[in-house]
Amino acid sequence: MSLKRAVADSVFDRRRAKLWPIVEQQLAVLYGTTPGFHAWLADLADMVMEAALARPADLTALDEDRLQNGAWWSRADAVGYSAYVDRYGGDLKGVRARLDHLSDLGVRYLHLLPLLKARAGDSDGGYAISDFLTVDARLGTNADLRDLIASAHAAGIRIVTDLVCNHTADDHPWAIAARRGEAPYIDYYTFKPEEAQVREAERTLLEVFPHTAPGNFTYVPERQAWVWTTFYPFQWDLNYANRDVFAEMTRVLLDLANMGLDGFRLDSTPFLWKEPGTTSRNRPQVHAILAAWRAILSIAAPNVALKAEAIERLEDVLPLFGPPEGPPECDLAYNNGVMAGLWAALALEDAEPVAALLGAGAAKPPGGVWVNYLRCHDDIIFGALSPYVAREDQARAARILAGLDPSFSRGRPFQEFDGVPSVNGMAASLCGLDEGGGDAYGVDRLLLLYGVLYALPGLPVVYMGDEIALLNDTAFERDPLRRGEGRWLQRPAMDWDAAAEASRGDGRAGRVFSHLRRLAAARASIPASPKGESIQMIATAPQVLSFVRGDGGARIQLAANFSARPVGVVLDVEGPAGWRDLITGAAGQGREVELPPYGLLWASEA
Ligand code: OTU
Repeated sequence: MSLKRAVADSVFDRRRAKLWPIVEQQLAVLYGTTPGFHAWLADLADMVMEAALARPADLTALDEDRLQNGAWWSRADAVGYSAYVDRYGGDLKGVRARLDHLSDLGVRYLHLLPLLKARAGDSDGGYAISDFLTVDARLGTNADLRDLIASAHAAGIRIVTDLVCNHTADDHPWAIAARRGEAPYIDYYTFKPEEAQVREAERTLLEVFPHTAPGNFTYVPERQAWVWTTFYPFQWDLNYANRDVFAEMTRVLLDLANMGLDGFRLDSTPFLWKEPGTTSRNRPQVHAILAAWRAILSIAAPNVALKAEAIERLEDVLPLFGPPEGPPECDLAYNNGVMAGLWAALALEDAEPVAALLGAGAAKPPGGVWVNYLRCHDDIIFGALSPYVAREDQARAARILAGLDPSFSRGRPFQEFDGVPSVNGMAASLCGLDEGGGDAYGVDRLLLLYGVLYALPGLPVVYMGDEIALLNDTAFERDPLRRGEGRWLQRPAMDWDAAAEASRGDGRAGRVFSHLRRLAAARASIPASPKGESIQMIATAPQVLSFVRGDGGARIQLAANFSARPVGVVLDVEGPAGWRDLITGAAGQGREVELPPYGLLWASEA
């Protein structure tokens, strides 16, 4: 045995001794009673060991760094960015050529939306995968992905992408084989041969796309049966009750991790486990899957982060970090309640629900990190604001933002859930901007929202184009493949001319871009102590969100006015020499300050 192998074995043995019992325990919950469970588990252990031994040296160095110096995703200066490969750079080579733009914004974490081989034709923006281990030819090759990762790492940027783990495309080889009735693939999915069974299951299920893809099953003529399809008919839900599906997807995770990806956005995490008579969302078994994956990665690729994507109520999202006393699950999770809450605050000029949500969200385990975001490639769904915002108020906010009731917003309605529309639109458009200029406070609203986002504990993630106030893109209306899907409104191509202007600080785009640069710098100055994590809410006027972060002389106070009227706030952070605004550098004396309409302040002791 070579020395390298012997060293690797001993490192691996230590991690395995500590973490494999977690894997065993979690998988016993799911599959413990299936025949030959222990032999299956032994094979899984071999697979994990092989992946650990196959891990390239540059990646084991990152693993060491993560274990010695803590998680890269929780560093104080981390700023994130989310983009489609094609919309941002044309292809992976193009993204690599545009890393400077990200460095300029202080980005340390780049989330690339689905980039693996997608279904031909409509693929739900890449969320219908035909091959989990091959980059989509339209975006480049696996070698291009490796090159991008290497360049990004050299620039201090980590690369995260989607792992669409809940379903495959209907033209994935497993689905093709299942359609033919071939074992073992027929059991990789859930088929219901009787229409009555479908009706019975539908009784307790909800719908994700009630308008564009109603129902949760799709008839497959070759099988004379219905296959489970929570999302679009061409997205076949994987059957995790089958342990072979778990093993296959674990191999995918490990292989992608060894390609150098630093983390995965686990798409549709709440849906991974189906259980008759329930909504088949957020079942306890989902947590066993996630805890097992986290432990497996911590053995074979500890650098790699898992990010939960669950557009659910806070009480269903919080457990995705793992139980306080139990094994960790996801390292990061989308803070969708705060996201929707910030938009509702803008629409209703009421920041109190956001304050309440922030307080409740602080109950996460210490290792868990919130992904704070304003926009993404999906619609804004307000239902997750229950019980913090009454349904009538959710509907009122949504109608304002969707442009159904007169307002500043240039958003559009997408679907409707219990009388509450969901809303499409780019952040700048939702703030009131348009080609002709738009609402006079449009830019201020955008600066305000991002100002709050960067002040929150967690990882702020900028959605591509927001940094230059990119507007709604209506081109999809003329494309037969995309016309029926309103979410394309917020998936524009990057405007590199505008970005060049913005980086010179010119115009509207320049105002936003410079603001984000200043926020990144100000954010990096917030001490990274555990105390910097906690925030104390300061009660002022209902339209103001204010909190203090940090302690001692390093405290900062955020004050953000969500209304078009000036409002007085009282500062808690004044030192002997007064206070200083970390964003603009402006200094002041006296504890009473007036915030202009949509005014924002990050005050620290001068
Ligand atoms: C995700 O979103 C993706 O973000 C979408 O772009 C995909 O269409 C979808 O999965 C299917 O792959 O319904 O409105 O609780 O709500 O997974 C967004 C989580 C979605 C789901 C979420 C889903």
